Amino acid sequence: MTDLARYRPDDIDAHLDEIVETLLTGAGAIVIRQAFDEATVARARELVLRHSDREAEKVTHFQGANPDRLDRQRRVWNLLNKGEVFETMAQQPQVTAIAAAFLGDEFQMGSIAANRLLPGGPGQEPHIDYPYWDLYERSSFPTNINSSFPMNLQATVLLDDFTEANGATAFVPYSQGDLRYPDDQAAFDRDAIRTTGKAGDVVVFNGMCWHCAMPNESDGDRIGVLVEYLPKFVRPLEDHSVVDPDVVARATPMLRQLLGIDYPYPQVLDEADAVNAEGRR
Ligand SMILES: O=C(O)CCC(=O)C(=O)O
Repeated sequence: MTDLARYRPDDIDAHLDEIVETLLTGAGAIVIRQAFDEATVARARELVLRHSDREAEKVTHFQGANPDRLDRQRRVWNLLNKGEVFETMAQQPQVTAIAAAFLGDEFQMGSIAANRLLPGGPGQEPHIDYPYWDLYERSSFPTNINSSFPMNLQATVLLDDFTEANGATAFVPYSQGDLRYPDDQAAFDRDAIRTTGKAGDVVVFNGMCWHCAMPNESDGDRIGVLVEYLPKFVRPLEDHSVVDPDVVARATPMLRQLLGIDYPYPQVLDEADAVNAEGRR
């Protein structure tokens, strides 16, 4: 069974080419060990718990949860508005170095959200990630869409140890190759490995790979922060215009890039139309 390559943060730079190749044509995922320290993980975890307790009634169906057990699986969206620690998470230097090499150095962030599985949480159906997540509607995608270049990079920050018992993500190595929606549960069950790891680790993977959260059969929570990175030309999944003005005001150049703040398109390019648009403001 394929095990994922695991790197210490300090080793990432020296292995960037190898990691990009692994993501594009190899197993499709790597693990960065201990990318975040205990205090950072604890702060993020406390905030996710607080927001998912308060917002329990707003829990949304997400990718295959069983409606009867929905309250055991909680999503907290738009984490940039939930605490400064998530600004740090979005910009983790080794993850952003990988994203730049994989997606192009003007990559942006599509979403930053948490997935909390409470004890009894049902897990998800196998899926692939935005912008491929509705690839079962094949006719809505460009002809000959394929895996030769990436339009997604996912980083899952483990806020708990991920174990087989508590629902560590199931992941099918090499499944990005023939880019398609995972409609074959038997093949998934046969080929999936579990992305186990310690709190503070980050699993970095190509979102074209088949994967899903698994049932939490333990008696504790299992929380991951899911950061989605996209090339500059793919629209984000979450609407960053609702990000708090204070967060924007203190944003580093990298955070501004992630939020697409200085990205110039779309823009009015015809001079006359630009004058008219100005007049309308
Ligand atoms: O939480 C997990 O283990 C995976 C979550 C995921 O793949 C998703 O929500 O898209």
